[in-house]
Amino acid sequence: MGIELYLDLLSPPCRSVYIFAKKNNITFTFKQMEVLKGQQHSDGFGKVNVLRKVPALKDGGFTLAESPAILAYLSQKYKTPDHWYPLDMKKRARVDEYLSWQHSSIRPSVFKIFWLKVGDLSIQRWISHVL
Ligand SMILES: N[C@@H](CCC(=O)N[C@@H](CS)C(=O)NCC(=O)O)C(=O)O
Repeated sequence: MGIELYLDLLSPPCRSVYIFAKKNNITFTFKQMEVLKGQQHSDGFGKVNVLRKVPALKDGGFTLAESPAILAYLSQKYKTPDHWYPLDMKKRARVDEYLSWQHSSIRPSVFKIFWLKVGDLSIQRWISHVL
């Protein structure tokens, strides 16, 4: 049984997992999620990720959340070229350092801009349906 990736490509963490898998020719089943439709709150998805966030990975009976953890798992499972997640302890620590940093720096501000834009578009779409 291959791996399943639960992704909504509107989400930057999902895109990082998707691009990584594609660039490394990792075969996976794409489980399309639509966060704006609230699909992450379904009971089925709750069994994959109790936190009800995407991305999420399912590998047989094993499930995993959090994009940095998923990226590291994929890298180790599929033995991707060393430059992605180097075996050298200090080089790998640099990658981990960046992945930790981006959560508290880039992501929160980009996240706000993104939701303002997407939220605005959704409201416009909703209004055009109502009118
Ligand atoms: N730290 C997580 C962030 C996951 C996350 O916040 N995902 C968002 C989409 S970008 C989500 O699923 N939101 C749904 C919700 O909060 O209901 C990661 O890197 O994977």
